[in-house]
Amino acid sequence: DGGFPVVRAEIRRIASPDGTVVDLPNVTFKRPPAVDRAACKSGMMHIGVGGFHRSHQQAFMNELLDVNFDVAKNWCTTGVGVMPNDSAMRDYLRDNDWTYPIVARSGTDASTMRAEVEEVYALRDMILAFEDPIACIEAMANPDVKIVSLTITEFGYRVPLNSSDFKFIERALNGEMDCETPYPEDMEKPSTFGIICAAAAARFERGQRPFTLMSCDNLPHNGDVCKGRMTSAAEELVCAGLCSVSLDEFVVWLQNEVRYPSTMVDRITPATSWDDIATMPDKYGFEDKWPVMCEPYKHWVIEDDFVDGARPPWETVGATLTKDVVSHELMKVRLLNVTHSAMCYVGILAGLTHVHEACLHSKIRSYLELVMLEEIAPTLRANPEMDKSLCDRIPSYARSVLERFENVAVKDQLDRIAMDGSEKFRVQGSGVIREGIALGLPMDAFALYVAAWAHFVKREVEAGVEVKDMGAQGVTAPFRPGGTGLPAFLDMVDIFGDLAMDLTWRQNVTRMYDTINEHGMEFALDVVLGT
Ligand code: CS2
Repeated sequence: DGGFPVVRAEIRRIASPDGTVVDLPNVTFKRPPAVDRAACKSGMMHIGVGGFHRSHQQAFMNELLDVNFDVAKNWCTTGVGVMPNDSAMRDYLRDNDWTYPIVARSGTDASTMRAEVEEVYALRDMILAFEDPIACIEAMANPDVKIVSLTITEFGYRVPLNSSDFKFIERALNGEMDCETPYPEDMEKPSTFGIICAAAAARFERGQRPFTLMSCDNLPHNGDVCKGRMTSAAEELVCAGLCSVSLDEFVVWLQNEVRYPSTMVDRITPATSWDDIATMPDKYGFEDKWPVMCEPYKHWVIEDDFVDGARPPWETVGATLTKDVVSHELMKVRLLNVTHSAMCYVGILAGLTHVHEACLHSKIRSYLELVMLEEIAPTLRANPEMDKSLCDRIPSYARSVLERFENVAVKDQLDRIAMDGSEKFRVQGSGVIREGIALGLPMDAFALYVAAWAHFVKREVEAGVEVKDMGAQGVTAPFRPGGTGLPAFLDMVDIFGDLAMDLTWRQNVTRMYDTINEHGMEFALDVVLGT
């Protein structure tokens, strides 16, 4: 078990010169119970151990360990890294005995700043899929693992399978995972869905029960998206002609036996900054190399659809288990994530850095209310998938989201939210515009969002700054030499779909774009607000 400690470690508290450890007045520590960590098993594997997974799903599991150790000990997590920089996270966690602190912050000024520090011990270990793909696939094929969960960003669901993935899946289906024939040396790094599909194939071939595949990313119908990816992976294999066994039964098994619950996940988790780490001893009385910084609020709604009903009793620690997640997903993704995206480009162009600054800026604040209440809310109310009883809660939900955005202590960054703008727009924002237009709404606030986004990309390209977007090549091309600017931007059918052909929509965005260009963001906000 590679040095797995029997008794969990204490946060490295800093003692005062006389040797006593005193909590700072505005900091509370959630002290862990003394438990036998050696009894913990991995019932789950999670791909994408970043800040959000550590602040959210791990926090729920940690609470479950505290209140019901005998049950929770079978549901600890083995993390999986698929990206090259995941090795830094693995090293940090390993050096920390697989524990880490969550620092949940709130308050509006120095006198009201509060922090709750919680040390998390629900992670057991972490495997890097690119270092040892077979070990990773075998760990996932272990029948003790009942759930494989994902936080791989919206874009992660579109990464195509590569030749290594096909090879692993084929060998797993043929029962040859551990055969003597070496794998070719120049193999590509396996992808997320390649690893999962190979592990599922190994379980299928060995006659074992499947795992549940649970997405925790912010895309509506995330369970269906996973199911689509898994079944199409198997179909891709057939088309590639790479598999010597019949895939029909495997595909039916993936469709009918594997479960793909949808989830709605929520906790604002900014990237940890160097400043956070450097000021930790002074502000919070302890030190750590990679704490998770987030807001106190957390929420999780999970579709109760697991293979053989096997899952941790998350409902005992505040999660909602339900048959209908879609309403919750739509409401959260639209009123929080889409509003966030609209805010970030407008805020950055207004010269701001943090979410709370944008939220407390009077014109941007009114703009956000317009986005949420006049343009998003009607699409939710009219959406046939929405549970009508939730619709009554839209105004209070919108208010609570804005209050969370105002949290000065959480110091969320606008440029964090600006990342991967193209995929976020495609899977989160574009549906609102389409539905809004169909309802006859002007959608001016959304036109400003897209105009500000285009300006932002243009500005970064001109300044020679990298645009952090998995689709950067596409979105920056219109603003590079030879590009035609906004028209080419709005032409991108893979992002805008049929909106690329909607003349009124295009004129609307162009008008906002020109207004920003000629008169600046403050004036453009006045235009949209009619002030
Ligand atoms: C943000 C999210 O990056 C983004 O798009 O909107 O990370 C957001 O902070 C979380 O979804 C909150 O739950």
